[in-house]
Amino acid sequence: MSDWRDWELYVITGENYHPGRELLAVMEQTLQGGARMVQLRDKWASKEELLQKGHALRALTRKYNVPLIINDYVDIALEVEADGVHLGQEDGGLEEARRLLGPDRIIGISTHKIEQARAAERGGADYIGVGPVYPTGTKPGREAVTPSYVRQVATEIRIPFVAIGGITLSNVDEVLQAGATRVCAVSAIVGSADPADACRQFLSKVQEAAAAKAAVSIGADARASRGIYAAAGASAGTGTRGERLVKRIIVNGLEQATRADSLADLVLELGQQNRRMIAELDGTVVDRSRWHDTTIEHGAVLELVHFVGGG
Ligand code: TZP
Ligand code: MG
Repeated sequence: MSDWRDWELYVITGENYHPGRELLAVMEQTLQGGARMVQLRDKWASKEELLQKGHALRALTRKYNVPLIINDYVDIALEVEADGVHLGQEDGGLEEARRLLGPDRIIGISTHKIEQARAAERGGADYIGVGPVYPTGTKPGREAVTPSYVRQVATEIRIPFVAIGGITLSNVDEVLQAGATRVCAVSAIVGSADPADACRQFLSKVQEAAAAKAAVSIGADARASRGIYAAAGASAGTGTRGERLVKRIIVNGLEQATRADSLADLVLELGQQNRRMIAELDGTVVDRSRWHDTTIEHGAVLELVHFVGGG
């Protein structure tokens, strides 16, 4: 399995959305379309049925080198050798789940408000679900958290998060705009007539948004003529186990993602290393001689000002 944190599209099973079509056939289509995380979620199945579906999905997801997560049941996750579990707020037991699953299996926690996100991060969750972003028939009666909660999590939380709930191809842009870099859907994918195509379309939107953030408009003619390069404000994070994760920062008022550790790395990443520039980090001008040992933290706010002409 490649690094599971690289996932952009997470698909959860929802058999009620595809009557007459086999679970495995539908899920294989999602994998062919680019699903990079799969969760078995079935609130109606017996544990015996879940075990049988879990084993079958384990074999399928292995073929595609994609992590399998089991909703609700740590024992089933262990039994089918899944990569992890996903637990809701009402399930509790993050500590107990970690004890049973060990440090290497993935634990995801659903969150609906920032206090829950903070608690999950503190408690050692590997990722959080953020939702339902919009009202959804898959979790009827749940109040929508709206894209503003996505924005709050994107700004503050450093472990990976996935936006979920009522997300469709028509509203996903708004969710990405709010700072999500990973999305999850049930009905819009497995309920689609062509789940592989739905996945491809979701993925291309997620990737377009990521590319747009990366391509900060440094060098754009209009800005160049004013001598100002707005780079961004990103916020990056370091994973709970010390790995380097993407930070999100703000550069010249625009949000973007970076893996740069230092200001010098960031300028390099932006392709601006050969320009004459002044960098202001969190309100303080940083002399160029210190760019190498100036750390870029998640949430940093940076202004890059480019000199034009002989100035
Ligand atoms: N957790 C939060 S919302 C949700 C879950 C499992 C349901 C997502 O389903 P859909 O059909 O994509 O709205
Ligand atoms: Mg649950």
